Amino acid sequence: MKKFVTGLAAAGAVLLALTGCSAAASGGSGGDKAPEDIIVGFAQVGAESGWRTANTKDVKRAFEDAGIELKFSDAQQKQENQIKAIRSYISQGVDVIAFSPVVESGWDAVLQEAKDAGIPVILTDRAVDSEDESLYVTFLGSDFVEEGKKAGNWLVEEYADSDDPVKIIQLEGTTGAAPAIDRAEGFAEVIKDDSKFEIVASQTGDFTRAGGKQVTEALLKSNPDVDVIYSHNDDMGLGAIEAIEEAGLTPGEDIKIITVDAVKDGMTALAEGKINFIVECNPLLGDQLVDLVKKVVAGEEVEKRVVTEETTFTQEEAKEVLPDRQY
Ligand code: GYE
Repeated sequence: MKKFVTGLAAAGAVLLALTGCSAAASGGSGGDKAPEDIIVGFAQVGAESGWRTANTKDVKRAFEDAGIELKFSDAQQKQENQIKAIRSYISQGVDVIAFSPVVESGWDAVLQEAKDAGIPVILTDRAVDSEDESLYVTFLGSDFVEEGKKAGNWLVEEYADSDDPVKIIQLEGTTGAAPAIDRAEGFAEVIKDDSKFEIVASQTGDFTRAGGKQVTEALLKSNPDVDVIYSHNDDMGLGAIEAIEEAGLTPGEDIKIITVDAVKDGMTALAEGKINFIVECNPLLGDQLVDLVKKVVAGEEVEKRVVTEETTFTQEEAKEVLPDRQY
């Protein structure tokens, strides 16, 4: 079988050469490689949330299923660790580098190094703010602004019949991270038209449960009359629930909670009435990433932006889908 595949691949290479469409010209590095000859370096953000754990598991599973070697590193939410990992993948001469940038800024130098080495880079999950789009081949991930808008839209609906002020605490994700910036932006855009909505405090909980709990504890003291917590992910929302309960209040009733992700623990809290609404962010990017890697290595054109499809969940919907939830 392997011989046959290699033969086919060789024929493909001849065809590519004949048509003048070389892998190098379109950013690929191999052109005619069989899956087992492809090596991908993946620089993950860390293990900060349920979302991230599900994402890591799915990426590893997908590459294993595809028979493609995956070198994996965990940056523990530190940009410098990710840069080190990417440099190491460059010096090892991997075929493709994929990474989920902790923050948006500060990638141009290392991306240029990858480009100079002829190694295509695929952004997964989070974006960079580099103006030179030739520094990466494609960006696979969610539309975080849209997610923020969905959260805002629910809130607007929920309070449609009331003129009373609605005081909101926002639990931000990692400062400078695309999902933190964009989820704040989308939400603000929707609620700005009605002056009864006011974000009374907004602080980062770094996308972790402990961070969400700590920030909520402090902010509840300075804003005891808060109505709503908008959390940029489930984990921080789950931390907020603990803080609210410890303060003798009922999450979901005394304080309404909106989160983003829809991982199992978040969905469980939603079904139990402790969270009021969750905007889904899909972590299962593995198969799409494998597909993109194969295309890039084969020198095929890929879309510059691949957006994942997502939905939202109410408490009733959470009860329905929870038994089959995979992550
Ligand atoms: O929402 C959060 C995680 O980048 C989309 O990172 C991802 C976010 C996700 O820590 O839980």
